[in-house]
Amino acid sequence: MFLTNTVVSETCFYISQSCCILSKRRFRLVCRRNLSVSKFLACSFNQSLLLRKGLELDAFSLSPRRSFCSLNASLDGVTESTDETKFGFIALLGRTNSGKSTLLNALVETKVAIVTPKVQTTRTKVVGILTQGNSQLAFMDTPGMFTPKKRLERAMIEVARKAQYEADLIVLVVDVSKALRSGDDTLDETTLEIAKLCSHRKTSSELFLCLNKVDLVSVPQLKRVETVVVTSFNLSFREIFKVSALHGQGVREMRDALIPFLPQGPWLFDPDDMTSMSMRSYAAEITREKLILKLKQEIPYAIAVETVDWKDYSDGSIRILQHIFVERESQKVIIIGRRGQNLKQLGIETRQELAQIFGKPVHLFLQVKIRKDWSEDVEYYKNWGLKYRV
Ligand SMILES: Nc1nc2c(ncn2[C@@H]2O[C@H](COP(=O)(O)OP(=O)(O)O)[C@@H](O)[C@H]2O)c(=O)[nH]1
Ligand SMILES: [Mg+2]
Repeated sequence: MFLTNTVVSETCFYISQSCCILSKRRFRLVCRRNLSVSKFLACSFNQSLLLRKGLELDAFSLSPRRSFCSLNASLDGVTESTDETKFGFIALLGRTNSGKSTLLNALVETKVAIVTPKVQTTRTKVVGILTQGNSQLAFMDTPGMFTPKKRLERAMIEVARKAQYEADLIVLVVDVSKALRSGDDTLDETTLEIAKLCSHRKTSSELFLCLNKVDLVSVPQLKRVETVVVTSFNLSFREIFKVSALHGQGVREMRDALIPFLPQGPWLFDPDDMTSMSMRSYAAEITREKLILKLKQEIPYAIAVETVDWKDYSDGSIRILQHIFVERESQKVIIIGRRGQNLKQLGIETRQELAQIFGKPVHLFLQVKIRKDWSEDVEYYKNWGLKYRV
């Protein structure tokens, strides 16, 4: 199966909040914060394990403490992976447009995250999963770092800020073609900000540097950037990778080099899973990507896409209804286009890509709606695993 429908987008959020500690042969779940186990399970990888074992989720909606004890007992022997398996969350952090989403897709060899040349394309955390040999790597693509102004922007930054606490390994992604300010050998401010953030991290997660877009600079220029980045960051990197995420150069080497640093433990995802995102959210993201690529200037930041209906037909096809939310009538007019031409074209392109991804015919219906304050709507933040009050 390409995508899992049962594991919702908040998976990592809850896993990180609950902290999974492993003893030799069984899970020991330790509640760091006051989180109910049923909530944790409903959103976590264990759902499929428990259901397979015929256990009811409701059985654990007692007090958190008791629940964890009974859960621990029930989970005895449930884990399918062995003592030799490794698992780790790897956060990809960096300024917006440094190539994190492209890198994620290259690392997991599947399009998991949407990519456009425009900044702020990634709005929430996207987890791409790769299972290789006895190791499972869960890469967390994050919204890029920039100075936030609006609520949504603050929520996006919060995702990236939090990811470093959730991760076992952190990879700082730097665009070597833009890392230095023109004319001198100093780093651009956003990159420096991120470095500061990493240096203040309270976790012991290992730190790696990924110099991306090496295809855009000469060898001497790359050397210069590396020297400046390493000296200005004042951070000790376990390893430095030089990659071109776009062309796949150095990606496999980077992946292989990360594996020895993964903690031992059972896999949190099914080996067939590629992402923790639901198919509904994923389909909405594909539509948003096509929209961003078509629209100019400010409009991409004023749109949101939600899948509002999804039906699997007996003939194997899927019917998907999506709403595209805009803030103003003028934006709606642009998206729809003359005699609906733009919307029609958008529908064709998105449908083709979705059909290819899901390997099934797709009937896609797009409706444009004006919702002036969608970016202030708490439901939107909930749906996408974003924090509302930041
Ligand atoms: N030339 C080149 N372009 C890249 C590379 N990696 C990413 N890009 C481009 O940089 C832009 C931003 O990439 P994206 O992955 O969305 O960056 P993000 O904002 O950090 O997630 C896109 O147009 C990518 O095609 C690379 O290695 N080389
Ligand atoms: Mg991105």
